[in-house]
Amino acid sequence: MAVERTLSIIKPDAVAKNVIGKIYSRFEMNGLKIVAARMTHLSRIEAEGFYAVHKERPFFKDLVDFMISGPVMIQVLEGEGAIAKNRDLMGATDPKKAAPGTIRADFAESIDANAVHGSDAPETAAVEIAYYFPALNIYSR
Ligand code: RTP
Ligand code: MG
Repeated sequence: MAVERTLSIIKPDAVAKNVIGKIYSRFEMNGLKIVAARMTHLSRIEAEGFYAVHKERPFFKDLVDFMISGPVMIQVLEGEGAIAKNRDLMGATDPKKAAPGTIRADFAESIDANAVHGSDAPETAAVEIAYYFPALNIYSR
């Protein structure tokens, strides 16, 4: 399987719960390397731009309001099959449906406050990584 990069965001609920390190451990224990990272408090404009694909969806305003409710930790993960592997580690969008042992099952409260974001395909990963990190701030070796 090819080495890929994916964009991960630890959302405001998980940052507030002080579980950044626990989530990072899961990435590291599963062969995902953190090759860029940045803590920030997103502006409304930044969050709306990031989630532009969802702008016609009924949950768009709640999603943006939540993503700007506190600081987030944003990282690029690199590894074999990183996009799917990260999605597996995250679990289903709704934590009530997430498999036991996944990040959302263990740390998330609700479909809005669901602890983590992860890119869902190579094309979205490329766009999302470029949205937050210039190439020169990604340290893959
Ligand atoms: P993410 O983009 O955050 O990694 O999550 P995802 O792929 O599992 O879910 P997606 O369909 O891309 O939706 C993005 C985020 O919007 C919120 N959402 N709310 N109320 C709802 O029906 C609903 N559906 C989605 C979730 O917080 C989801 O993570
Ligand atoms: Mg998504």
